[in-house]
Amino acid sequence: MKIDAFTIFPDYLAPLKLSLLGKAQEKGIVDISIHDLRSFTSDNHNTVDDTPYGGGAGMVMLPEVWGKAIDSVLRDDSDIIVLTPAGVPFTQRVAEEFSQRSHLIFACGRYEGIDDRVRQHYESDEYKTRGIRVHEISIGDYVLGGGEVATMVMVEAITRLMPGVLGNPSSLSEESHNDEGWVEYPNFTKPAQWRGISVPEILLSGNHGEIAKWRESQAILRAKKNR
Ligand code: 6GU
Repeated sequence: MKIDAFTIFPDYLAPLKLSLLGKAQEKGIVDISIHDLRSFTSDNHNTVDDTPYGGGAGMVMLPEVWGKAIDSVLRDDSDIIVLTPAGVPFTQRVAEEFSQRSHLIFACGRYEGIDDRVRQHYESDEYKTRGIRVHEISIGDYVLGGGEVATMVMVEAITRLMPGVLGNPSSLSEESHNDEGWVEYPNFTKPAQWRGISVPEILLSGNHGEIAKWRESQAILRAKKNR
């Protein structure tokens, strides 16, 4: 999978090179490129934004800068992901779908967002027939300063689903959110007693059938309490 991320703060996305993702890049499973949006400006001040038509607070990112940036990497079959608190909620289902795609372009908006004509342009039939899709995505119901952190959240959730990224892929099959509304049961390890609290007896029994039943009931209790 190829990932291109565009931002006015490239250093902010540097963690994408670390840890699991760094390994996945060494193995050739994903190839992540981080681009400075300002390199697609054409004025002396490297302007990326201007005041909104119709008035109001804040600044809006210029469509031509984003158009040049996206055109520089666009292919047939690209998914353009525009990060915005006004987007479709990002869920495990959405992560699963994106994990099957070949090219993700992350457009990190700052200020009051990106001129909406960028979305409209890449949603036109010309691009649709090339298999290009635009997605406005939000990672939750709160407002961040920009799309950079949201991009990191999405890239981590998406790439860990790809074959070869995780050391132990079987950990994928039992985790929270695999099924709608399912959260994982509580886990315990050594010692069997810690600060006066015992590990539940059933987990020491070796009875796998009963353990599975107990875990399911605990997962349901946890979901009721937390969600
Ligand atoms: Cl994707 N961007 C921003 N700026 N804020 C958000 C968000 C995205 N998702 C939730 N809040």
